[in-house]
Amino acid sequence: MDEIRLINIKESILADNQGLAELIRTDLHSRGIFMLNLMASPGAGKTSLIIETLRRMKDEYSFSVIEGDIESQVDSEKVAKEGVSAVQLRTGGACHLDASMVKAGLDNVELDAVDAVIIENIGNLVCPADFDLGENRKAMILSVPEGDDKVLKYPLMFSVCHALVINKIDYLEISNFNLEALEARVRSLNPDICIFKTSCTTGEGLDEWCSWLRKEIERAAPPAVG
Ligand SMILES: Nc1nc2c(ncn2[C@@H]2O[C@H](COP(=O)(O)OP(=O)(O)OP(=O)(O)O)[C@@H](O)[C@H]2O)c(=O)[nH]1
Ligand SMILES: [Mg+2]
Repeated sequence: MDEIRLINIKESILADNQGLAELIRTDLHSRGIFMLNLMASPGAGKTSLIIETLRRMKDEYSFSVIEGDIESQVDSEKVAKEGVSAVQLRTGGACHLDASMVKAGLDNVELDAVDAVIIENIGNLVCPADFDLGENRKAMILSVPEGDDKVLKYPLMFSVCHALVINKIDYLEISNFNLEALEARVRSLNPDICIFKTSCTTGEGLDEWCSWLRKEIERAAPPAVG
């Protein structure tokens, strides 16, 4: 009987992805560019948070946005309307971005003129958590209407992120979302995560979010000369 050969597809895909992600990270580091990988479920408010962030910070820093979507370029059109350059990655079905897609996106960004790149990942709390894109920081959004139990169902996503944005906080009063229980569950998985409570509709919490992002962009920036 033939020998059975076992090929661990997932491990090999992730190893290849990791190698490319490290190359991207090294290149961006040498240029002093910060990159954020923003992940969340469909409709949680990724594009809204990006737009509100750009409105508050685009006069301070030069941004470029890489938009990931299975189909359409709706989100990159919203970014472009803010006067910020956007690259739309249309995955044609793939439910997450990987490092090779981000590399293709970055090849279309004028990197010499950019301080920070924001990636809007595909709306999904599962697969994107597995893929290093060469970013400096991973952030996720959980919106109040999704419920406070999502950390129990998608623990990897909550474990790998440096920041959690609890968005649509304006819905808190009319929901049964238990903020304290959610925060305790998240902290038991990821004690160092930074948690922000925001509403892209009322503007609540966005200054705190922008302060965190500002610090991260400054950390990646080359030291001032002179
Ligand atoms: N009430 C309220 N609505 C919000 C808030 N943030 C976003 N929305 C609304 O939620 C809907 C989805 O927001 P998007 O920013 O498109 O969400 P997304 O995560 O980018 O969605 P996909 O790209 O489709 O995955 C829009 O109608 C927004 O106006 C918020 O803080 N409060
Ligand atoms: Mg979007």
